Parts: sequence; C-alpha cells; structure tokens
Amino acid sequence: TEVTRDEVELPPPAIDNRLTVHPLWPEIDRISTEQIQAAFEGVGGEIGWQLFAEEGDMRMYRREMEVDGMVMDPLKAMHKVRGVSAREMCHYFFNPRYRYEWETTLETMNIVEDISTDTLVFHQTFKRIWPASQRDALFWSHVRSAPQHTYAVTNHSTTHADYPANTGACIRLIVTVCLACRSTFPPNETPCRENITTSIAYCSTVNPGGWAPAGALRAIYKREYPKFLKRFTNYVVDQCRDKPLAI
Ligand code: 6CM
Repeated sequence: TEVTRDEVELPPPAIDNRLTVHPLWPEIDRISTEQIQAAFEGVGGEIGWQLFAEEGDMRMYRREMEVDGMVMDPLKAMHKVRGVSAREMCHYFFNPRYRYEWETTLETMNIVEDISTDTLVFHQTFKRIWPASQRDALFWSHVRSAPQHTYAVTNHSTTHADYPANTGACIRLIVTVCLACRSTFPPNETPCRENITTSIAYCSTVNPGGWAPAGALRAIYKREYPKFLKRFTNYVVDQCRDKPLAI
C-alpha cells in the first residue's frame, strides 16, 4: 500500500469530521479518552509499579502480570524533552512517513485504511526476535489534541477481513499504546524552542498473542523500550532543529 497522506501535515487541533461518521468512532473516542487520562496519572503512589529503567529525565515502570503463563506487563514511561512541542512529538509518532527512521523493531508497515487526517489503520510485522516466533499487529492509530497544550496518539488493536490473524508465519499480538505529550513554557512568554518543555507519558500493554518464554520476553522489553523512547525523542529533536516551532 502506498502512503497517500501529506507528510508535512501536523496533527489537526480538532477531531476530523470524517472520523466521527466511521463505525470505529465510538470505540476510538472511548479508548483514546481513557488512555490519555490514565497516561497522566502518576505511578508513584500506586502499588505494584516497579522502576526498571532510568536515564536522565526518563523513567520506565512495569507491573508484572501474567495471564495463563503469558507475560502482559503494563508499561509506563515518563520523559521530559526540551525544545520540541507536544504536537511535534505526536506528528512524528503518528505519521507513517517517519516510522522506519525511529522504529527499529519494525519489519513491514502497511496502511490498511486511511480513515481521516487524524486516524489510520495499520498492519505491521515486527522483526523476529529469538527465541519467539515472529509477530504482527493490526491496529487503529488516532491523534488528537486535548486541553493544556496536550496532544496524544493512541494505538489499539482491531480486526480486518483482509488481514486475518495467525494464518501465516506470524502470531498476532494485541496492543494498546498511548503516547501523551504536554507542553509547558513560562507564563507571559511566547513559546519558542528555547523555553518550551514537553512532558511525555508513554503507556503500553502488549498481549504476545501466543506463548513466548516469560524471561526472554521481559529481557526483550527491558532492552527495547528504553531504546525506543530515547531514539524516538532524539529523532524528533533532530527533525525539529532549524524548523519553526509548531504549537
Ligand atoms: O509504540 C511503538 N510503536 C508504535 C508504532 O509502530 C506502535 C507499536 C506497537 C507494537 C508494539 C509491539 C512491541 C513488541 C515488539 C517486539 C516484537 C518482539 C516479539 C517478541 C515476542 C512477543 O504502537 C514503539 C514500540 C516499541 C517496542 C519496544
């Protein structure tokens, strides 16, 4: 499938009307609202969250959870990035144009449905990581703005007749991911690259969809998630350098 959208288009400040008439709209609206709200809730006071990675302003927590012997650890990461806006962060996370440049676990990516300027359905396959079998995922991806200079992308698994699960070499994983970003700048100042800070909350819950050795899977997550968040945020800072700030 070809990437059809205008790659320079930023996330729209309001919900695209084309989305609100789509059959997935009620689910997309409900899950995005829940995910964005949960993303900004702290982990400090909550029991069961364990810090597993820390570097500079980045902190990553997980809650060990197994269902029928399968690892489904919810993950939550917090980070702070200076010099880029929430809208810019979400632009680079949402827009497929840039995905291969920051997503190192990706093997293939197809746009299954172009719903609206703020919503796409993707089919992706991931690189096979020994000793697990290869995984794929089919999910809608929705970007929206929220009050307080906030933008967020929510990705959530769905189904599609043209992409049945577990028919080929891949095991279908089920994923819910939210990248929620909020920008701040000093009161009574005009936001610019020099004074803007964006707080990031990244939440991910992956059901591996079939048995994978728990220890190996946790080791993969421990290595891959910090790598992803560092690489992605550095990528956005690099891309935005010398471009006018987009709030
Ligand atoms: O959120 C991330 N990427 C988004 C755009 O691609 C999207 C991806 C969701 C899928 C996350 C799957 C994680 C598993 C990848 C490793 C596969 C190994 C299989 C091992 C056996 C189960 O939301 C960034 C995702 C960063 C993941 C480290």
